[in-house]
Amino acid sequence: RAPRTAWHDQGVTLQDSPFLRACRRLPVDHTPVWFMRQAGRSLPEYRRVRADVPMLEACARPDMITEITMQPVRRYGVDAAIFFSDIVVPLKAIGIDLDIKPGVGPVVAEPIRDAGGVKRLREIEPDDIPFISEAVGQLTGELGDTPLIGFAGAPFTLASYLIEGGPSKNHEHTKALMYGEPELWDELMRRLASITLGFLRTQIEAGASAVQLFDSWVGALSAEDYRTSVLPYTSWIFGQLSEYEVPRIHFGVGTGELLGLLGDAGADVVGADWRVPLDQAAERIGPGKAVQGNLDPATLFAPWEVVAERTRDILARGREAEGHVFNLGHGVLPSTDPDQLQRLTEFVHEQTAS
Ligand code: 1CP
Repeated sequence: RAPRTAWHDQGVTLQDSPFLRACRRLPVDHTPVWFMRQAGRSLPEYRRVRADVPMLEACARPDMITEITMQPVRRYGVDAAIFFSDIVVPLKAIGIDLDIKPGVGPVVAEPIRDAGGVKRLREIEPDDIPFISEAVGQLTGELGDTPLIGFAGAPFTLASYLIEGGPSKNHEHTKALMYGEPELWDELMRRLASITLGFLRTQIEAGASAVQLFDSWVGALSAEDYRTSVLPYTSWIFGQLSEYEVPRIHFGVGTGELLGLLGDAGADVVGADWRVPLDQAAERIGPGKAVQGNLDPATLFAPWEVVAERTRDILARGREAEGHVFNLGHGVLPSTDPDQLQRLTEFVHEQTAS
């Protein structure tokens, strides 16, 4: 079970947890904290569980999903769990031939670059991913008052993996299709938006109490390209999700120039990486939104005094925002010392306790 903490003992319900309150821009008794990629290779207990199990197999086994999702909650006492899965899991579930290669990431056997390829992207049905609902169900039981964040990859980031065939630095094939074949791009993005929505709905309906839409690589686009070629599809997703009462978080890397538009897409919380000071990020995102972030994950390799100093600065800037969820500016790096994350979690709680 999740560690019992002061606010659990006070009988505060899940909906009153600091994480959900901060997402809703309500006062909190401490700033909530969780870490992107808090589950994963930085934890010895994760490496043990995963030793002989390929990533995509682990993502299809409810017992394993539950165990791995719980690991950082138990160890750090973070304010939210993030569902253990991957952004390519729904694509695999609808029959796209892909794998997650150790040390590389998602690799797609036949990259999608024409109309025939796009047609292979069918809608996702709950029956395609029974293991997701089952794991979410197990987790909400184990987590008690600690919220579970469901997630999905956003259409642009998924499109990049599908079109490039794997991780990409320049996204050149993706941009070639986006600029050169706008109608095919539209069809591709519509289909991906529907898959993303289906994946998020399944998690929410099974009990996830917030969702994060990762558009990790959208920072590769100019604001104008984002507005015309990405924003319509992400806003559609957030619009469809508004029927649920769960907070919606939106995040991408290198999005300093896009923060206002990421807010316009309709999320309740916008995550920023470390390149923009958090108070400026909040200003760019605009009123009516909470912010999430934004310690550089590489800072955790510096002496503790540096981590403490930068964290204090982020917390001070976060007070300028209407709500602040503390996080890193991107995922935990695999060689991070878990003790640093433990200390950081405690430090954020201590510094902000009212
Ligand atoms: O063998 C392993 O341990 C594989 C490493 C790994 C892990 C632990 C991958 C491969 N995915 C995951 C889990 C994962 N992926 C989670 C849940 C864990 C948690 O957050 O605690 C989440 C939220 C993701 C989401 C994800 N996958 C994103 C968006 C978040 C981000 O970091 O920007 C992206 C871009 C991916 C693709 C992916 N999957 C795996 C890797 C190494 C990558 C990135 C590859 C690249 O650089 O393009």
